[in-house]
Parts: sequence; C-alpha cells; structure tokens
Amino acid sequence: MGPNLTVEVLVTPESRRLSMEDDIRTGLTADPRFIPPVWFYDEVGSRLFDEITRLPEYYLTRAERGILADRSAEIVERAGADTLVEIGSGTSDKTRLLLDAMAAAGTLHSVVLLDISEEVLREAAGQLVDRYGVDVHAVVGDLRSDLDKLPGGGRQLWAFLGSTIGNFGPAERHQLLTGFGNAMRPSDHLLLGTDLEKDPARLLAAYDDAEGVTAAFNLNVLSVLNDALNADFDRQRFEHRAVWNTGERWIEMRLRSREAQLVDVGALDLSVELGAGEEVLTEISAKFDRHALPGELGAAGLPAVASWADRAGDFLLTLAGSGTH
Ligand code: SAH
Ligand code: AVI
Repeated sequence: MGPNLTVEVLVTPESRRLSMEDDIRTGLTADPRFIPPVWFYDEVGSRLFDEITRLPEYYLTRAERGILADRSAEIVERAGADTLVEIGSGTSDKTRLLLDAMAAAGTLHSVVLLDISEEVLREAAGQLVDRYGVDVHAVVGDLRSDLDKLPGGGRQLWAFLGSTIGNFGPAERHQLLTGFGNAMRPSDHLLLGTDLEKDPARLLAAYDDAEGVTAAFNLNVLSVLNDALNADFDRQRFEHRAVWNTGERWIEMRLRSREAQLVDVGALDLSVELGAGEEVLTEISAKFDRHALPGELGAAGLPAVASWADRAGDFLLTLAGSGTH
C-alpha cells in the first residue's frame, strides 16, 4: 500500500463563521478595537503572507531557514522523533529541511499538519506525500482549541515555526504553550521559532515594506470580513500602519480609518462608528529576549533543551522537552 493523505476538517464553514462572529463582535465593540490575526488567512491572505516571506525587508523567514539549513540534522537527532507535527504549517516550506534530515537519518515515519487555511494546507500536504512517500495527516483546525484533537502515535517533534507564537499576547501565549505540553507526551519535543529583539527601524521596515505587500495583507482582512460576515468595509478608506510598542516589545499592525465613517457588519447586525484617524489593532508580533525564553517555556512545562540563532542574531530556534508531567 502507498502512503496515505488524510485531510480532517475540524473547522467547518459553519463553525468558522460562528467563531469569526464571536471574535469580531468582541473585537469591534472593544475599546480600543481589534481584529484577531487568525482571520487574515483566507486563501488570498495566505498567498500574501507567502509573498511577504520573500520580501527583502522580511528577514524572519530567511533567518529561520538559514538555521534549519545548518542545524536540522542536529535538531532531529536530539529530538529522536519519527513523526513531525507542524502547527500553523502554512506552505510547510522550511519544514522540508527538518523532513529531509529525518529522511536522511532513516527515521521519518509520518507527518501531521494543523492549519486554519484549508486550501494552502491541502496543497502543502499533497506535496509532502509526493516528496517523502510517508503518511500525512492534515487537520484543518484552530490551534487555539484543537491541539488535543491531533493524532498521537510515534515519537513526535512538534514544530511551531515562523514566530507565529509572537502573534499571541503573554497570557494567551502561556495558555498556548501549556496546551502544547498537555497534548504532547513525555518523549516528545517542541521546536519553537521566535523572532528576536532588534533595531526598531529594521522591525518597522519588515512590517511596512516598500512594495506594499504587508499593507495588502493587513487590508485583506477587511475583504475577509466583507465576504464572510456581509460587512461593508471600504478598503480605500483605511490605511496600513506598523508601530513599535516600546513598552511591550512588540510590533503592532493597525488599520487607520482615514475619515469618520459608519461600517455595517450585516451578519452581526452591528454598526460601527469609526472616528477620523481611529486605529483598529489587527496583529501584535512580539520580539523575544533569548535569555527570557527558557523561563517562559519552563513555566509552561516545556524545559528548553538547546537553542540555535542565526549568525546575525536575528532569529532563534529553541528545542524544548515535554518531560515535566
Ligand atoms: N509556519 C509557516 C507559516 C506562518 S504564517 C512559516 O513559518 O512560514 C501563520 C500560519 O498560521 C498561517 O498558515 C495561518 O493560516 C496559521 N494560523 C494562524 N492562526 C491560526 C489558528 N488560530 N489556528 C490554526 N492556524 C492558524
Ligand atoms: C505569521 N506571523 C509570525 C507573521 C509575523 O511576522 O508576525 C505575520 C505577519 N504580519 C505581518 N507580516 C507578517
């Protein structure tokens, strides 16, 4: 029998709509208003993110890929895993470096992928089956609620790459990491990618690129809400903003209303009155202190085992165990 591709859909169109309605009602009636970043990733948003990863200003993906190119054999050996579980997998592009290393070591048995973005997930999963000839179990789900529904089995290396962990605030981050620890078994490991603190000018350029791809990615969330919730956001009346929050050590992406306006969200029966210059927070992207990270992981029951930075010190990969419970 050949390798199997299984696609399990935990987020149905109906449950996605309910969860979006909940998030958007809460976010657009809050002060200040916000839209959770999970809703960026419809098919267009996922393609735009992929374009971002190739921008000259967006060093994160290149830096992480460089570490993986140099260190995957060592990471895989230390983790001793036969199953790769990738959370928020997207195109799973960099992940191939880990899978190549597992295949070279003769230990690659199967792959599990979890992402909210169904089209991109299906495409990535299909490509991995073809390339590696192993079983791939793709789960369309929400990493905030579905970690415990992932298939067990094998010695697992969980990969949470790209600094996606930074898109969650401190409390949610702790909850998420604790959720990883609870869903993993004692012999499993977590490989966590984190963007490190650096000159704010470089950060601002990475989140406000010259070509305007990040602006298009940010504004696309308005089209997502128009389509899914029958809202009437006019993208022309908003502008992209990237701001470094010095106190919190994170980048904020915001959408600024160019003028006073009334926006209708049909599915929520909600009218939102936005002031001229009012900003809606759409994403935080935290930047990490490599010395504080082991403490944060340890507090979530995930003791750090080893870490690797790129030569420029821009990005960090940390391998953590799950052995404290
Ligand atoms: N891991 C890839 C992609 C990072 S982009 C990389 O390192 O380049 C963030 C990914 O997480 C997207 O593919 C997006 O669809 C997914 N994602 C964001 N929020 C999610 C959520 N709540 N549940 C599941 N997937 C989510
Ligand atoms: C997915 N995530 C880690 C990206 C980031 O850098 O925070 C999303 C992104 N936002 C703007 N550009 C890229």
